[in-house]
Amino acid sequence: MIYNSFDNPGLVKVLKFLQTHNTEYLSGQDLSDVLRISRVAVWKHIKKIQELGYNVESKQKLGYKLISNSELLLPWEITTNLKTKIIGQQAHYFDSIDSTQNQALKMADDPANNGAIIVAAKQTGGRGRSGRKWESPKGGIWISIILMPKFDISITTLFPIASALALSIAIEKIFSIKPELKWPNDITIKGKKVAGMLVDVSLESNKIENLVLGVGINFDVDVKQIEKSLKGTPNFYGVASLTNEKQKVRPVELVQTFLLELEKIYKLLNAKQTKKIIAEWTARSSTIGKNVELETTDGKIKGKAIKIDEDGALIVSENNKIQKVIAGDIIHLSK
Ligand code: BT5
Repeated sequence: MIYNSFDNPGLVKVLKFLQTHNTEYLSGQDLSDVLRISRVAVWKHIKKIQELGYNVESKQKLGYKLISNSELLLPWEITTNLKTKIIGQQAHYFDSIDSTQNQALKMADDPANNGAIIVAAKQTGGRGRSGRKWESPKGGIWISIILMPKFDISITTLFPIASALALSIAIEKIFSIKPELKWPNDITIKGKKVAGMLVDVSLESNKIENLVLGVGINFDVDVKQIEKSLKGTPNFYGVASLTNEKQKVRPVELVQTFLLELEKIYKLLNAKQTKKIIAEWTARSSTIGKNVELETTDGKIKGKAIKIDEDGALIVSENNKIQKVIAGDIIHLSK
């Protein structure tokens, strides 16, 4: 099943009417008259709306009443009242897909898709960095975002770090908890991974043509199940789920807040204002100040994490020798 933010206008019309009149029963005839669609069409749309997880009560002689909304990240749920200018204003939803990242990459060459997002309820071939596996069962938020940035290639390595900051701020706002940021792109709760970022960049003569940001969030997942299938994989250090925090939050609230925070940070990056981003990331980081072990393509580094540079690289002091690491996996040793 695939849904786009711009198709199914009839279904969305019926749904919006039910949502804005959810204190009363609406007869099929009334809906048909007000929305100017046939009674048969009204009935078909309501059936589909129910299949999509909306609880619509249907009472003889009275009509229909919306009792509760769907928890699926359907495109019209994301775009309704979304406060961004570009990011997420076009949304594509897949019930199941190999990887939202692969789908976004297929669409990224078309300038009309700037800001478009691809969402899936589950991924069968979700991927992390360097072709690693990303477990993506139902209950998580799996999103890829197509962007055509104005910033320089040098910012590319800072971008996923800045995106993790945006998501962390959104989680703080929605859940009133303070997750931590682990260099480079991870968000953690009590030292376990709750979200990760992935960036694929397409370059044309040293300029960024487009960029696809993949965001994986363990929103409401079975932690034990995921941990079981991940034991021994690279950079595995435990899995956390957001709704373990015992708060009832709709996933769409988190997605909308994240997209807005991401757009703010994206604007700062486009304007070359990286200082604020670096300061805010550092304030939330669990990496800076710790003794760390780093696995890089040039081998192992052991030392103290001092700070991140303007391009997001980690500065490590190893026996008083300063090392700059652009990419790698990190193990926190101690303070
Ligand atoms: C990442 O890679 O953290 C990037 C994750 C990006 C996933 C999103 S989902 C939407 C979009 N579509 C995709 O196909 N991907 C993106 P990395 O830092 O390399 O971490 C990978 C490692 O994290 C694996 O080797 C596992 O140990 C661990 N891992 C895999 N799935 C996990 C999960 N659901 N929760 C926590 N850890 C996980």
